[in-house]
Amino acid sequence: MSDRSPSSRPTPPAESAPHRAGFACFVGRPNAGKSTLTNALVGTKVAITSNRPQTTRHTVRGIVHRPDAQLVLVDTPGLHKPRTLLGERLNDVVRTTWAEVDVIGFCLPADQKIGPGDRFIAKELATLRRTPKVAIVTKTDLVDSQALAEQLVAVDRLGKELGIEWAEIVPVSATAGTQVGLLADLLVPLLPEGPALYPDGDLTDEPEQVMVAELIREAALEGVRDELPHSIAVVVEEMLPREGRPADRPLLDIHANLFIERPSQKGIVIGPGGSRLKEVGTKSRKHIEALLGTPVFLDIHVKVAKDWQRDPKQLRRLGF
Ligand SMILES: Nc1nc2c(ncn2[C@@H]2O[C@H](COP(=O)(O)OP(=O)(O)OP(=O)(O)O)[C@@H](O)[C@H]2O)c(=O)[nH]1
Ligand SMILES: [Mg+2]
Repeated sequence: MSDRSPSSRPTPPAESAPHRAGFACFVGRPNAGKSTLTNALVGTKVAITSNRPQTTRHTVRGIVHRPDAQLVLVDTPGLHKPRTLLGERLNDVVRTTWAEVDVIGFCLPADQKIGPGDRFIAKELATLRRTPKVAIVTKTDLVDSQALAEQLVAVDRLGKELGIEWAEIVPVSATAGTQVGLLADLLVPLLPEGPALYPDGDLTDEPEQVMVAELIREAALEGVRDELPHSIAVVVEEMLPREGRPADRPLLDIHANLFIERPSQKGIVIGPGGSRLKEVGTKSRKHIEALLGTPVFLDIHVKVAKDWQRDPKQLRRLGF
């Protein structure tokens, strides 16, 4: 299905290639580097990332604009064996997304042996016969060329074993920026022909309120240990321009609730004398101001939503 010309021939003039537009979805186990790759392709932070598994909790669309194509990247939560109702919901989201996209990018970290988690996903991908699948070996900066070569062979073998025909196998490093452009070049020909789906310049279709909540959650994830990352949820309750400000010195008031699951977690999030919460506020405010292009007054309240990951009513309230 590829319309790429062989590399020996000069690239045809742009007007001869049809414009393409469509959706590519990155899947992979938690922590595989899906969100980091999405951000690298879009060229800006549309999805939060962290070194904790299960950072992404809903699908985030990042939009890549090119003269020849519009590539909409759908970043999904990492697919995993669910232990909570939240986990089940996240997996449902991922599977629904698979059915809707034009191409799937299966992310496998270069620095980790293909394991049961990857196989679990690959087996499911094998059942989606029609959708082209690209295997993406991520985090190549973490391994030497020998280890990378072995991983590429292992990915090829995994495909053969499960009857998946990879449209491409691409090694990339999102943090070093290696082969990120090439990946876009390889995904575009797999999209259907058609006009752009989103207005020029839009980088995501995430509502601002959600982006802001995610930036706060990202800052809160930093430095907390053990199970706490999974317990944190953030909801922005209100975003309002401060009244009575001069036009050249606006201020946006943002009120957010940071939920945890148990009263005992409150102290960890707030820190001695409120130091941790203050840090979370300072860090996320910088990102929020960059995102919105306006000075911000950020007010974060820590609240307990008892066992929200397992409670359907609470999940609904928190937007899942
Ligand atoms: N060295 C290196 N680290 C990377 C690269 N890509 C991602 N990481 C790191 O890997 C960790 C996980 O990255 P994410 O992008 O949050 O992973 P994810 O697949 O979106 O994870 P979930 O949302 O939890 O499913 C973060 O600490 C990233 O900084 C890369 O190319 N090189
Ligand atoms: Mg993610």
